[in-house]
Amino acid sequence: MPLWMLRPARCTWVADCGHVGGGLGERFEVSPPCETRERPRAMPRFHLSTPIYYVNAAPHIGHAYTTIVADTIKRFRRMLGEDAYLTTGTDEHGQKVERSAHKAGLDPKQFTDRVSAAFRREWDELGLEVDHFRRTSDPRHALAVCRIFERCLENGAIYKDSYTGKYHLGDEAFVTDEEAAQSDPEQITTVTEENYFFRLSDFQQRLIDLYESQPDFVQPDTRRNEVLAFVRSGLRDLSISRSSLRWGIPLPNDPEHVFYVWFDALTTYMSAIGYGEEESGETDYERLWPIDVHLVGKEIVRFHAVYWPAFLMAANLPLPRQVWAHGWLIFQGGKMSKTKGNIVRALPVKEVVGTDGLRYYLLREIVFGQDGNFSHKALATRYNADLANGIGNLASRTVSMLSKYCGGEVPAASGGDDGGLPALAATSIADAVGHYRRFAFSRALESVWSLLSRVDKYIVEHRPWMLAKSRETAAREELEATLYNTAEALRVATALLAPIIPDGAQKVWEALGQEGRVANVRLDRLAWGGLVAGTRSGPQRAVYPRLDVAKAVKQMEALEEQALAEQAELMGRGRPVKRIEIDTPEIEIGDFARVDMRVGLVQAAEPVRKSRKLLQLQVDIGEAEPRTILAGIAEAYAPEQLVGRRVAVVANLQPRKMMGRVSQGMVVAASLDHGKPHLAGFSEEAPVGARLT
Ligand code: ME8
Repeated sequence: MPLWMLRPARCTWVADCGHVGGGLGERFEVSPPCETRERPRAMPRFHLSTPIYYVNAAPHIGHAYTTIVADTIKRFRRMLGEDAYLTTGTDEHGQKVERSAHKAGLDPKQFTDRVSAAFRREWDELGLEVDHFRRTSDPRHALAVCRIFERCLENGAIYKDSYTGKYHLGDEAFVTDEEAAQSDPEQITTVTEENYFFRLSDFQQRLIDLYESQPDFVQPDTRRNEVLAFVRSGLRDLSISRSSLRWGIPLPNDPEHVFYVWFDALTTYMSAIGYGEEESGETDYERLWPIDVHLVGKEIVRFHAVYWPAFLMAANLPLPRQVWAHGWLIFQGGKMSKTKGNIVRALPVKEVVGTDGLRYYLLREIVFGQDGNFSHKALATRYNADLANGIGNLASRTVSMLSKYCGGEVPAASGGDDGGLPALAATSIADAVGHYRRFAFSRALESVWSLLSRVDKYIVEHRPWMLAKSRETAAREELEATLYNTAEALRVATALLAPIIPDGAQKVWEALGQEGRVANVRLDRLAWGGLVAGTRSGPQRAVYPRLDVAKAVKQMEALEEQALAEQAELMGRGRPVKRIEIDTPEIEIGDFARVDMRVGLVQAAEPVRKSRKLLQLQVDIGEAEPRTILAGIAEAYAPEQLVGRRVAVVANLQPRKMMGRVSQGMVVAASLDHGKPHLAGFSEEAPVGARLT
């Protein structure tokens, strides 16, 4: 029998251990190992990062998503007894940020100070436990970037050359012709520059070897396959400097150039923990590098899983252990983006449902790794179902029954039907811990909920309120067993939920009379039976007050508007930013004059066979004959709604063949993110054929 099995159930030395009662020496029985955290003694360490976010816009819920997940992982690893650290920061150099600063009428330093502080505040307000926050504008960061560059240079991985290529302004990256053809033409520009190049092509085989020898280096598998295919298709050398830009870190050997943002940004993961500063004293670098996980959104997996390891290989530095790329939060039909304006902020949501409500929804509703919709209504509904009516309600019922039937003390379970709860709890613990390890958060929650639902049933089956009325000993014993088993199952579930809903878990923990922090429980030692008979339960309070869904949604939306105005202030505009940013290049009046737009009157409209989208219109624009115009508006308008309506028609557009018919112009419609079209019209009776100027 292992030694721990002969220890007293009561923990004798951990100051904030939850084990109370059962005096020393009284309970030398077979008991699980102490579940609470041990004194820090050569603990294994775990280090993870989020991306460092661009400061060209204020934080939104997409940024919060990654950071909340990272915080959850960190809390979970701590509950495995590991010394876990979270690194994040802000990405402040480059053209995009320079342009945003300019728009705000600030110099880049002032602008980035402001927005970076907002990110920091956001993580504090959301209760996220960040250990290292590094800004790329921090001079200590520049030391690290220069150090890695110099190592790459010494090892022959860098050369200078002239380069002409297609450059994507939004992504701040050179792109292939194929990628340029698939991008928004406004974002693509041709750039010729003398640049420093990184010999990425030399690293193709070493990268493939890495992915093959460490199959979980890139996760999930879909992303791994993508990365592998990209690398197998051949790698081109990478330009890593810009001479046309000032807002960046100058190259140590050629200060006319500044570093390309990604070479600069990726190095933050090391500069944040002191790489480059070792000479000025002890840093965390030795202890925390290599990092265990880079958590990123799927759109930046290539930078992390291809470029970054190649830079490190060239610099002869240890590689990260894993890059984990998650999916996107989708809102109003698209990935949230600053340019599209379909953005939700985290703080207004937190105001209404608390940080736990937000965290729970994001981790329960969205399968981690996949894209998932964000909806205020779904969030409020989920909160009510699982938190208010679920664990919150079970906690208050349990405490109230303990108080009513057992004088506020946990009774002993001396037999009686346990409803299979101990076995189910053991399964839930093993499953949930396994799922957490694999970042399958929604499945971890399902495992806990299978235990909680069983407890609900168990209470109904045993009807403690009826047992309490009986004076028979057997009934009393059954009542006590029922309450013990219920409270113990709740204790186990609460500990398992602590990484995701830390605030509520702590409250339930206290309601069950447990001392110390639930965050100090060791999940790898969590086992049935840790609840000690005689423990006094805590006060009964509503952990998650129930919401009126409609009202909560309205509240969140109103707060969102307010947050938008505040953030506009933050971005230096002093007035609410529109949700849409117009970033198309300016044109001259002559360019506009080339488009001949006329007032048209719809005379007839009919569906186009086999087309869901098209309607065929006959539109009078004042010529001898009406024009036949095909418009992609069938999903928004019925033909009969259109007859007699005045529309704006582009009259000098080349005729275009669609579905075997020829369209002799275009009607003008507005749509948001390719959503429902709204025909442009006239509130007055504009004369047919009049030109729009
Ligand atoms: O890419 N859904 O910064 P960024 C889920 N500075 N996650 C989202 C999201 C959404 N709709 N929107 C943003 C950059 N994210 C670079 C990174 S790292 C060395 C440099 C999260 O401000 C997600 O983690 O555009 C995504 O990868 C990151 O924010 C992008 O943040």
